[in-house]
Amino acid sequence: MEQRTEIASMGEFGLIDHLTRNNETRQASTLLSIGDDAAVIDHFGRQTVISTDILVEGVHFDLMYTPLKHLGYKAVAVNVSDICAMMATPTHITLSIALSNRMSVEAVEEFYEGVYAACEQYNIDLIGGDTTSSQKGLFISVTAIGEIRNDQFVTRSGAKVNDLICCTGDLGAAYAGLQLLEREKRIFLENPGVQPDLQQKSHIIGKILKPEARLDVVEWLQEQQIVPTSMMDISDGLSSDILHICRASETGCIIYDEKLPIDPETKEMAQEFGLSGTSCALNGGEDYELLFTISQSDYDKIVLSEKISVIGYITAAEEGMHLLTRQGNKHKLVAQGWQAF
Ligand code: TPP
Repeated sequence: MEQRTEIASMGEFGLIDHLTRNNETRQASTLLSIGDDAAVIDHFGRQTVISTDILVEGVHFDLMYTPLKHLGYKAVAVNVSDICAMMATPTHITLSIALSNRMSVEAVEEFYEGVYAACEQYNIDLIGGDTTSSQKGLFISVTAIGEIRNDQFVTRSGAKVNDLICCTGDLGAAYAGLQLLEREKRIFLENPGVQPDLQQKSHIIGKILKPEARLDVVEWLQEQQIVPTSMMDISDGLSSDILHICRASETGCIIYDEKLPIDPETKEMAQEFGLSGTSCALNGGEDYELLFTISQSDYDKIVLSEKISVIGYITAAEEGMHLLTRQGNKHKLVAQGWQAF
């Protein structure tokens, strides 16, 4: 009988490893290939960064509560975030969409309004793409291109023992926002007359519907001449993503529970859902904040930024990956973030 392996048994990253195990690098200009937030090529002497992300209706967004303008903005922002994660400056995007005939021209225009707003925000050009039809809802694929200033791109694999682990912004808010929107959707479907109760939750709703890539932080790090030893963006959740840095760098880590930046709105929402703010921050995903490590000598500069929190430090691989609670209890960090399959 023909062998049949379930994709779920491998997971997203196992599947990628499996499919690319025989992929060869033929061009001397390929500086960094599959496995990081973006690839890096030497394009006639300039280091160019390239990344692609797909957004699929029903998997990445629900049009019942996602305004199309926000969706257009988010499709660009999440790709720009991957470029930022290499310490690069985004310059261009291509956009491919598969549209169901449920959508009107006006609806697609609204989506493009968001795309153009993001291009303006991040100072990038939309330079091409593809448009086709879909029988199964809306598919969006963006390819983003960026350039490395100062020949110093940052990968996931350079973290060293005793480096400090930093993240930008706050964590868990997008997850809390998603839970709120899903709850209000369920209530609305059961009682169509009821108005959604989203008042005073603008931060968490904003984080899920209209995230921002942290280009501001990349620029700040460049101004301060801080080169992180490793970096990625947090899309699947801190617990999953810090493991990527530790595995790629062959290290362990300690994360301090009490140092995780969690917005009061996130904590409040978590409580309503019987969760802890910490579990939203660790396992929620879609934060699109930057997660990076710096050498201790950069600490004095890092503390100058209100946008950055130091949340832990890198240890030797044998020490494993742990969360340290305020009470001094050590819990093994398990990747419990978003799983694509
Ligand atoms: N279901 C809906 C309808 N909307 C959502 N936003 C989610 C689930 C949650 N969700 C979708 S994708 C994702 C999460 C938490 C994680 C990031 O997606 P991925 O495709 O892995 O992004 P990448 O790492 O490629 O940037």
